[in-house]
Amino acid sequence: MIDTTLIEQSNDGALARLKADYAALGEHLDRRGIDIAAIKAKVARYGVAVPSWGVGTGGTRFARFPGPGEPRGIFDKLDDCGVIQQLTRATPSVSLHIPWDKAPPADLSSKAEEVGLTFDAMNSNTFQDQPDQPHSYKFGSLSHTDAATRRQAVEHNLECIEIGQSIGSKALTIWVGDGSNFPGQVDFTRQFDRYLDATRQIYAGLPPDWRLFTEHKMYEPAFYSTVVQDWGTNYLIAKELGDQAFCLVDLGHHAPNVNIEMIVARLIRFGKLGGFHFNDSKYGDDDLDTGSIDPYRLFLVFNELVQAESVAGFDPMHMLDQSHNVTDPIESLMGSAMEVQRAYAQALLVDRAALAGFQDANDALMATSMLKAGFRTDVEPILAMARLEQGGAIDPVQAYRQSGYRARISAERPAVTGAGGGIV
Ligand SMILES: [Mn+2]
Repeated sequence: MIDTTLIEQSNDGALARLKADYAALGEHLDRRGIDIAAIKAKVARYGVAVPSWGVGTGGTRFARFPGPGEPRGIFDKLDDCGVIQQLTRATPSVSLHIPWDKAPPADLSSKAEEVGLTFDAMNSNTFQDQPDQPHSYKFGSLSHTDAATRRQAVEHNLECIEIGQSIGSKALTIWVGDGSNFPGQVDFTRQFDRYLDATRQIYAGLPPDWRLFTEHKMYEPAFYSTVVQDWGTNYLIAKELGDQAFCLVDLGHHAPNVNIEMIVARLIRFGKLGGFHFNDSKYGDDDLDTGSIDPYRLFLVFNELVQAESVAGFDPMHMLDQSHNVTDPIESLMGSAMEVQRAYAQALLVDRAALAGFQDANDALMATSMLKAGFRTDVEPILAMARLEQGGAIDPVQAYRQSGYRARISAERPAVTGAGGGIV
């Protein structure tokens, strides 16, 4: 973790400027009838979970170029996640991936407590073969033609629930790579029926206070067809399984130009929006930093979420899901957490009564202007002040760089070599 006096020193240099910017923004928002303190309070309460796998350097299908100080295992990952939370105060929880993060639950819990984190949704992995598993997932997992392979995948998911229960998690996210690479390779209907049957067995093992999230993805690793390829199939699954089943929306899992915010609105309307994996993309499932390519789309998603805040029982889980190839993963995750917070704050600024009025009057120009007014507002002073008041850094990246954390862990953690491909 980072010495708090270093954070204070970093903040001291930026405090006068922040106070002036915050006061000026407060005055500006006041003229628009918005109470800056109320927005700041909501932003301060907002958190997005960090994926444990995000703190290691990612890779492409071609290569992986490890950075200095790569985490050696889950306990190093929790240290890095703790630093992200310490500086941003926007990432209070971590999402684990089993078996990558498998460790004695008591040790996971005590380490998380030590670094000030809790556990978000559990993630199962039936898209890779593990060294000691009897059945291969080469031709699928939950939808495999072989019953014993499906059973193995079901049991793995039940184990994820069991581990999650002992560390305070309340949700399981399932993503499978099942699909096909050639027309005719699979029978779409029989494959989906096998998937549903297996997923029902997982659902049956869900504790009463847990939620099950299924994640759709258009393609990859299967390139002709994918079992859970879009939000329509995902909705059917959640509907078939029951009240504890919901759809998880990963922003990168759609075709380019798909109207994701509208998908979000539809899932909200029918009570099946479970949560998000935030990231950004230009072409496919690029897993780029959230808000790095299309911050307006991120804002439009949050516009739907803020619009739905008053819906009874509406409580989607928010998580980052990214792969960092050319940046320090800690810096990317801090930046992305702040981008998510920024989109939330901007969406909170939208005058919803005025927007509804313009919509009903078919005044397209003024309606869209209401959204733009929120998006154009520089809310950075609100985010920075919320961080400062919670003990975080006004400028997390600057404080992180000044702390020398990466150099310190690089000395402790052995350098990783090897240039294999794969996103892990
Ligand atoms: Mn995802």
